[in-house]
Amino acid sequence: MKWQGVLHKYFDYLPLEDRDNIVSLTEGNTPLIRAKNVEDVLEDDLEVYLKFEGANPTGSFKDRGMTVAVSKAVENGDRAVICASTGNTSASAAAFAAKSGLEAIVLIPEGKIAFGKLSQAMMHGANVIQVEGNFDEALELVLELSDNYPVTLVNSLNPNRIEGQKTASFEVSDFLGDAPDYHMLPVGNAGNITAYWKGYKEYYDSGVTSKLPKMTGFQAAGAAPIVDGARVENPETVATAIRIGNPASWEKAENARDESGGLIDKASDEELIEAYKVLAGKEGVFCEPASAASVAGLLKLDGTGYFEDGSTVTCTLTGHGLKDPDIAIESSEQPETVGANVDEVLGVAGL
Ligand code: AN7
Repeated sequence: MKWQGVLHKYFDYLPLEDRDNIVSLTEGNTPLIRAKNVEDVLEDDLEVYLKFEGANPTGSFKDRGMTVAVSKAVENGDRAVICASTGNTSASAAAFAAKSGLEAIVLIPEGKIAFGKLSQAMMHGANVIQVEGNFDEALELVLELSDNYPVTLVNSLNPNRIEGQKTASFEVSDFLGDAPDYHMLPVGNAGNITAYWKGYKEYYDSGVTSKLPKMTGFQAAGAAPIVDGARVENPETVATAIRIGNPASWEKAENARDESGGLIDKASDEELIEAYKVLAGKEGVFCEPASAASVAGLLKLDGTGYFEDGSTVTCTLTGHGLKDPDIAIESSEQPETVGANVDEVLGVAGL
């Protein structure tokens, strides 16, 4: 059957009442890419896959949850949605709201979201409000507003978001023929690790898969409240998507970690950028810096005894590299400029 988005594909696992209410951009069905060149540099003997969520319609995994949250809002007769965002949630909410005819209000930390994401929210016609504060403060504001005014919260505290996002784990298992042994992903507000774990458990409980992966999350070192065991008042990292000091799904992430026998650790900005460059330069996959946390974690845990040889490891790459061209250009070698003649081009082309 032609791919029609995650709600059509996994309708029986999702909370919508009526297919007529589906608002979809044909999200999901993203590539699961075998990462042979990463495998080759590892000490451990692993089969590594990249779940490239940058291939979703707005360029991040958020579309999976947003199709369910916005479809549900339509089903409930809501008029407006609201979110706080480090960028990708606002881009996705704005796009799905545009498609559905709902109004979207998005609160973003001023100056701290990647330009690609800001351009999306603006182009899709959201009411974009920049807050003089960080994501955590913006989230507190939208919680208060959605409690007191006729506007529906579409952050991952809305359970419909988690429901939609769990479909990524279904796709991984459908593709591999079983669940992987380890699933690695970045952790910010911790909704996604919660969603994947829910999805893996549902497939296991339905008998579709025969095992459960060890859930392995990575935070940015400057924004690692779960790892450090305390709220971070002023989170800082190059990976603005996960610049979050007080994750909404903190306990659920700890449950996913503990129930699965996995771990949540942190990677420095240098380690994130290194993994980001390895992915782009050796695998041909361009993700955003926060997304590279999954592979930074893989590189960090390689050779430590955490992975059992012969295992399958899936790393989620949550968003597209084009979201944040500034970081890409800053962290790359700068191009040479030459005159428009063959001799000068030959001088630098290395032929
Ligand atoms: C690329 O858009 O929180 O642990 O407001 O954009 O589920 O929060 C984004 C989070 C990882 C972390 N990778 O996921 C937002 C927002 C990318 C992201 C995360 C985000 P969660």
